[in-house]
Amino acid sequence: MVQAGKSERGAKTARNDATVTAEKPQAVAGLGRAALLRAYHDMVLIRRFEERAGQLYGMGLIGGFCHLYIGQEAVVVGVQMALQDGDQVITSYRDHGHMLAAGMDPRGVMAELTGRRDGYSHGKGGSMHMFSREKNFFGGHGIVGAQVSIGTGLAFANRYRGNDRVSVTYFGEGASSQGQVYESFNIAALMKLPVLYVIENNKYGMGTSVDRSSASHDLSQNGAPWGIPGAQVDGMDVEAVQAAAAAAVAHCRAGRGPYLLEMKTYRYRGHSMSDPAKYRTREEVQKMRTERDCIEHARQHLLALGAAEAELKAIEEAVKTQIQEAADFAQASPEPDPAELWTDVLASDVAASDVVAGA
Ligand SMILES: Cc1ncc(C[n+]2csc(CCOP(=O)(O)OP(=O)(O)O)c2C)c(N)n1
Repeated sequence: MVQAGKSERGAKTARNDATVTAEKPQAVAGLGRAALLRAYHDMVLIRRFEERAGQLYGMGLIGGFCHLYIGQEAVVVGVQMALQDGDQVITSYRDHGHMLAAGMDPRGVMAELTGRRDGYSHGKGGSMHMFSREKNFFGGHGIVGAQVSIGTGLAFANRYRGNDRVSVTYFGEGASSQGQVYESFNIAALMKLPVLYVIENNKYGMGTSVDRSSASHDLSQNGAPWGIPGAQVDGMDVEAVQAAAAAAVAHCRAGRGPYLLEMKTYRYRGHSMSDPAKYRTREEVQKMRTERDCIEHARQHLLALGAAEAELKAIEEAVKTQIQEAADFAQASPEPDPAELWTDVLASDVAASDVVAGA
């Protein structure tokens, strides 16, 4: 089992109490200044992107569902730092951060959110349905838990093709009690598939606390009956995430089968933009924001490592410009042509009209 931090912490099984305990950061070797600066940049990029997406939604420029990732940035950024080119990523509908961490262009992601032609799905997918073969990002899935079996299938394909790629399959603690998750665990363990399962435990599935949805209190051990090793990780500490992910990915890549990481994290915003958030107190959210924020945590560590305030400011300014460009690009991009309704519907070249006509 990977020890993502000091073992004393593991002694107290981390029950997701309704009252949030502001856990102390774990001691890890650390990324070093240059890599931590990169992580800082990537987390700030996701945070600012999501804030702007929230604004555009409020202005009526984004239709449909929109699930923001604010608060959870350290998870995707830390895991991504442990991956190699060619590794695949798949996740749920709370996916903008995963796309940006995978290297997808913020302009294309924002244009998809606004339903425009230059979006990753040509404006036809929206927030929950974006993909990039180039960056090995396989979505963006609106059906809770669906990506777990697909991500396991990606790992099967890697095994079948004899490559050394790892499939990183993210899902929430709400999804973690689903039947298909355990079917996936079984086949992954049986066939020793190279899949890293990452449970993003942000404590709530819509308005339901994990205490009310899961009889398991240490989700990292949910694969134990199949012999899948697991670890709980402080998901608010990008360095702890990277360290745990690096060990887990090495396990998968070495042909030793799947691995399960439970990231203890928190979302600051509602489940989606239409969440009245009556299931938790403002104080609970505020406590996490002020005491456990992943960006602030990295910032403090960077300053302790000798980074200059000006250096961090320069990163923040560059991100601000990039997000402004993405928002401008998204609004300037044209609406999809109505003829697009007939494209990308089927995988083959056969025109949809021919299929309808029985051709
Ligand atoms: C099969 C299915 N059941 C129910 C829903 C409705 N639903 C959407 S999100 C969600 C909560 C999932 O929570 P979690 O897996 O913890 O992910 P989070 O939203 O916290 O990222 C539910 C029940 C759905 N989309 N799909």
